[in-house]
This record gives sequence, structure tokens and C-alpha cells, in this order.
Amino acid sequence: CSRTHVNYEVKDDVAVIRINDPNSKVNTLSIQMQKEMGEVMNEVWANNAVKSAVLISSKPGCFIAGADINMIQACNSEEEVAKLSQDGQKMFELIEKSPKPIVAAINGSCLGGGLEFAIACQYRIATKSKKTVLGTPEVMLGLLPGAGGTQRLPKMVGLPNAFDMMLTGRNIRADKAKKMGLVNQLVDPLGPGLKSPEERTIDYLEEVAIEYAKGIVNKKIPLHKAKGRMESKLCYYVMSFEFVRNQIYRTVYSKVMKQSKGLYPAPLKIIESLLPLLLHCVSEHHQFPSLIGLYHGQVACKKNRFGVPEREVKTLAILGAGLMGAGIAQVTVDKGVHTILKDTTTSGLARGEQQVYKGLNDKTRKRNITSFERDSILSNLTGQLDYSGFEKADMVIEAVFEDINIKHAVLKQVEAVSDSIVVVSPHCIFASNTSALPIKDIAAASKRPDKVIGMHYFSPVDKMQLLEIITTDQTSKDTTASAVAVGLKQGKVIIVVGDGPGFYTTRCLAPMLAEAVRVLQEGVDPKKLDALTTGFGFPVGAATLADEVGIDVAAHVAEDLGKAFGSRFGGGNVEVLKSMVDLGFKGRKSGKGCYVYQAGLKTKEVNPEIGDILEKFKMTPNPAVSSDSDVQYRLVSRFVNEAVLCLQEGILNNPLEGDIGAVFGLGFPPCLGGPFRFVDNFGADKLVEKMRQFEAVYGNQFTPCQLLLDHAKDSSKKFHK
Ligand SMILES: *[C@@H]1O[C@H](CO)[C@@H](O)[C@H](O)[C@H]1NC(C)=O
Ligand SMILES: *[C@@H]1O[C@H](CO)[C@@H](O)[C@H](O)[C@H]1NC(C)=O
Ligand SMILES: *[C@@H]1O[C@H](CO)[C@@H](O)[C@H](O)[C@H]1NC(C)=O
Ligand SMILES: CC(=O)N[C@H]1CO[C@H](CO)[C@@H](O)[C@@H]1O
Repeated sequence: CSRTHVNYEVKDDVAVIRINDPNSKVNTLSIQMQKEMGEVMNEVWANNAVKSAVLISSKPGCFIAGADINMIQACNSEEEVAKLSQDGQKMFELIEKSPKPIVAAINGSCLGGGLEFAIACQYRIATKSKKTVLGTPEVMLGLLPGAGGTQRLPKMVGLPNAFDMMLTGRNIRADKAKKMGLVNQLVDPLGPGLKSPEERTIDYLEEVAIEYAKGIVNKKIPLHKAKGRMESKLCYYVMSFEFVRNQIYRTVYSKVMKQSKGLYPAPLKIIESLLPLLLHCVSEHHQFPSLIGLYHGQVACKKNRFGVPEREVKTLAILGAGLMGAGIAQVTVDKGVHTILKDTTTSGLARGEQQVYKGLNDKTRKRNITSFERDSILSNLTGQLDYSGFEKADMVIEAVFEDINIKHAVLKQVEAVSDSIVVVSPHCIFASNTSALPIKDIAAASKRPDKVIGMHYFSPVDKMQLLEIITTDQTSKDTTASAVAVGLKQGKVIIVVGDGPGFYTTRCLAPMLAEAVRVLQEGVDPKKLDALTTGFGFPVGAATLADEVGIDVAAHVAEDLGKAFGSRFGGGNVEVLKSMVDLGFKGRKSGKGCYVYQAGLKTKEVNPEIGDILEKFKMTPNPAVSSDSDVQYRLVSRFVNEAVLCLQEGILNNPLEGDIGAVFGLGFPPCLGGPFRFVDNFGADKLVEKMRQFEAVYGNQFTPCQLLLDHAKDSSKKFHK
């Protein structure tokens, strides 16, 4: 028979249906899969020798990882997407109404459409494996959890849990899923008493599922657990009261609006499908391609396009146990890499080691790793004050103070150019975590500039996904491949950019912050500035962002890049930032910046003491370019123009990395898909028109770059196809 994705065999009176997409490492709900599933189900229903069925994947570690994104992307219209979703919905309805019970046997990822498939079945068994996760991540892509899942999920787990899963897209591990009522039974991934897959003689999950399928037919296994049923009855009963319903809807609605700033269509769509009341309120789908684009970009940036490095980094040494250095240590040591953390002072080292311990211990508390795993991971971390053991290091990352002389000093120490006795091995790579110093200036002090590279991490390292890797003309391809491999191991999304002041990310951020300072000088208060930026879709407002980055860092960067790029990087007066630093207002880390931060307080007030500074540097706004919308476009166009200029100058390799870097590193509005996607959608000509208007008032800070002008002239030119 010609089926390639779905097959079955009958064992006793149970049809064991196996799914296996031959073209992919994971199973997705592709058109082919749905078609073959339909055929198989019809045969199963028609076969009198079959009384029940087991649905299982032949892929280890994956049940069904979701809908096929490419299939959705191939759709030319929303109607086509809707049609696909309806087809899936029909299939799930048939499964749900199946006259013969179907048991879903889940090992590994069961996500999105896969979860909906599973909950349409009559019974679910999942392995206790760590890899077994259930969830509806589509919300991240701006998609409706497809095919009726929004109706089934609340019945299964109750409304609050269902909302939470749908709104956050979070993954649920097997044991939690059992507690929530999402799965009915858990089984050991290997079988009772077995310690390794080698000892396994039978497919335990399949055997158990078959027994349960027979048990359901014999009525030995009840189909619905009474508790779950009661809860869902209660839930529906309560929901039948209009005022209760409205209250729940209002709560959820405001939660979604707050979380998404009203810009993501997906959560609203989710509510809509539950809310006949709001049915006509929200019906926008235009952010869909942007989010899909980001998804693809993220997948691409999780690959190493520089090939396999000659050697794997087994020992990584980090210089500087500050916030950044310890953060890098934390995300490295837990990936099975021996990590040396070196600082110059005992107290600095102790603080750094404590930070790594706390990070891992938090995972233990959340029961992601056992305390035994935590301790064995920590045994691979060596904290020290000297360079002993550095000869074993395959890579050294320096995270020392942002000063070219200090960077040179540590580089020379590591290479033993000075009187230090240590020598790293000849293959050892030297990476710098600088945010703005050009790598070639750092490499100038090296005996082996081909081994020098920049690795710009974002703080906090364990939370921020982006890693910006910077190569010079002299960096070898193998060095780059190695740095990317390390970054991928650390779980990062990686962009590789060319060398220059501010590289890519810092260079885009600086002009926007300069504009933000000018906006403050023009009398817009920090709260208003934040509201304008978040209103545009930035997850963090510009004033808050400056506080997070650090006012001192912002001042430093503004000055350095101002020197490098001249008046284009002007706008606000750097003296505003410097005056703040002089008064100790360095942002969140110092307790005061644009805002005052008090431990334990969620709300923050504007720092009253910056009033005098802003008064001193007061500028008169020009009403022609100062409406709320003007301010938003002034901020955004400076960011976007600099991004396009980075592509024009070859700092960026492609628009895709530019979008990923901006969204994951700087919080460019995800729903706009990044600066390049934004230009494509908004129209380069419209953007240029706005910039010309600002240019007339403020000068060359708003002069569109050549590449942007080219796109404005020819509307068929797009950064993304
Ligand atoms: C479950 O998946 C894991 C990989 O995550 C695999 O090692 C194991 O063999 C699978 N177990 C079964 C019963 O398929
Ligand atoms: C410690 O690091 C080495 C590589 O240097 C690795 O082989 C080993 O698995 C690591 N141990 C742990 C517990 O992660
Ligand atoms: C738990 O740890 C695993 C790796 O062991 C990781 O893949 C997973 O995302 C973690 N889950 C949470 C909820 O942090
Ligand atoms: C760009 C960057 O993050 N630089 C950091 C390198 O590490 C030192 C020490 O932790 C930090 O102070 C810098 O900010």
C-alpha cells in the first residue's frame, strides 16, 4: 500500500496506529498525514475484528509536534487557513465521536495540533520522560490553537488552566498534565525496573496502551475520571450565569490586553472563540506573516552555517565573575562543559559562584533538575583566582570591564605575552563579551588574531535568548564555527555580524535612545514616553529600557558611537545622561534612573530628581513633528534606518538576522516581525516620507540611507520575499 505517514497493524483486537513522517525528524499534522489518518480510521471503523485503537508515534521523543507551519504558510489567504483548520476540526470530531475507543500513547512532544489530536481521543497515556511535554505554543505564532482545541481544552482541564495554557503557550510536563487531567495515566518511559533502553525487550508504552484499550472495551477502565467530569460540569454550570461569565471574560480579557498590549491577535482570537459576546470585536489577522517570519528566522538562527568545528569545546574558561561572566558560566556548565570561572578577587569570585548556584538551585526548586543533578553539574565548575588549568581551555571568554586597556591586558595574560607563566594551547579561541569596542582593536594585541572573536551576550544571560557573534576580517571560519557551536550548546539564538563600532544591536539601539533623551528634553515625561513605545509594540518602554541597560552604559555607548559616527548619532544631549550618572542615577541597578526602584514594589514612580536636569537641558518641541504618532515614528525610524544601514554596509549578512537580532536582543515589537519586515509591510516609501519630514526639522539624524531610498523608489523591492 502507498501510505507513507500513517500505518497500522492489528494486535489481538486492537489496531495499533503508528504515525511517522518520513521526511522529518518530528511528526507534524501535514495535509498528507491528515489524509492518511482519515483513510486508516475508516478502515479501523469498518473492520469488525477491531474493537479499539492505540495511536502512537514511531519517532522516539515526539508524538506530534504541531501543525505543519509550511502548510499554513503556503496558504494564500485567510480563507485557506480557515479551510485547513476546518478540515483538521472535522477529523478531530470524527476521532472524538469514534465508536471504538482510541488511546493516545504519548512519548515526547505533544504540541499544538498534536495536543488537540490527543485530547480528541478517548484516553491518554503519557511517559514520565522529561521530554514528554504538552502545550499549545501556536499562541506564540499568532495562530489560534487550531481545530476546535479552544472548545475541548477547557472541558478537559477547566477554564483557568485552559486560558493559561492558551495565553502563555507554556509547556506542561507529564506529571503536571496528569494532575491537571490532561492525561489519564503515566507510565515509566522504559518499563518497570529497567535502567537503560538496552534492557528493554518490548515497547512498554505500546504494551500498556494496548492493555488500556482492551480494558476500556471490557469496561474495566472508566473513560472519564469522575473528578474531571464533575469539575467540567460545575464549570459549565457556573458559566451558564451571564454575570459570572462576563466577569470571567472581563478578567481574562484584561489579562490578555495587558500582556499583549492589545497588539497580538492570537489571545484575542482565543477569547473570541469562547466568547460569542466579543465575536465581532476583534478580527485581525495581518500580524500573522510577521510572526511566522520570526519563527522561521529563529529556526534558521539555531543552525550552524559555518559547519562543524575542528574540535569541540570541552573546557571553557571565563574571565570575570560579574553578572555577565557568571551568567555565561551558568548556561555553559549545565550543558556538560567543564567551566572555569576566574576573577581577580575572592569576593568577586564568591558572588559569581553563588549566582551560578542560585540559578541551578532555582531549577531544582522548580523540579526541573534533581539536587543530585545540580551538584554533579556544579562539580564541573571550577572557581579560581589564577590561570591554573587554562592550558586545557578550548575557549576563553572574557567578561572583564569594558575598557580597551583592561581587555588588552587580559588577552596578553592569557596568551602569556607578558611575564605571566600561563600559556593557553595553540588552538584556544579568545572571545570577548564587549558590547561596543571593535573586535579588531581588541585583536590588535593578539599573537593569533584568527582566533579572536566577539561574543556579545545580553543580560540576564540565562533569560535572554540572543547571542551576537562578531567576526573580523582575520577571524578564521573554524573559530566562527566553534563560537556558534558553543552558543548553540548554550541554547542561544545566534546572529553572526561584521565588526565595527556597536556591531549591529548596540548600533541600532543607540540612535533610538538618543532620540528618547531628546523626547524627554522636549518635556515628555518618562511614563508617557514608555506608554508611547509600548503602544507601538515594544515590550519594554524606552525610558524603562534605558534604566535596564544602565544610564552609565547608555552614556558610554552614546559617547563612543557619537565619536565614531558623528552627528547622525546625535539628538538628545549626552550631558543629560552624564548628569544623571553624576548623581548616582545609573538605572535599575542603582535603585534610581528615570524611575525610582524599591525592592518589593511592583509599581515604580518617576524619579523626581531628574526634573531639574531635564529643565536645565530643556528643548522646545516643534509642533510639526511632536504628535504622539510623530514621537513614535521618530524613535522607530532611527532604529530602523540604522538597521538597514548595517545591511547596506555589510555588518549584517541578511535581513533575517537583522530581524532576529532586533526582536530577541532589543525587544523590537515581535508583532512587527523586526525592522526589515516592518519596512516591507509599512512601505519604505511611506517611511522615507516621514523621515524627510523629521529631517527638515532635525537634520541628518533622519536622513534615510541609500538602501532604504532604493526600496522606497521601487516598491517591488522587499527585504523578505
Ligand atoms: C521515548 O522517547 C525517548 C526520547 O526522548 C526515547 O529514548 C525512548 O525510547 C522513548 N520511549 C518509548 C517507549 O518510545
Ligand atoms: C563535565 O565536563 C566534561 C567535559 O569536560 C564532560 O565530559 C562531563 O560530562 C561533565 N560532567 C557533568 C556532570 O556535566
Ligand atoms: C527543564 O529542563 C529541560 C532540559 O533538561 C528543558 O528542555 C526544559 O525546557 C526545562 N523546562 C522548564 C519548564 O524549564
Ligand atoms: C557587553 C557586555 O555585556 N559587557 C560586559 C562584559 O562583562 C563585564 C563584566 O561582567 C560587564 O561589566 C560588561 O557589561
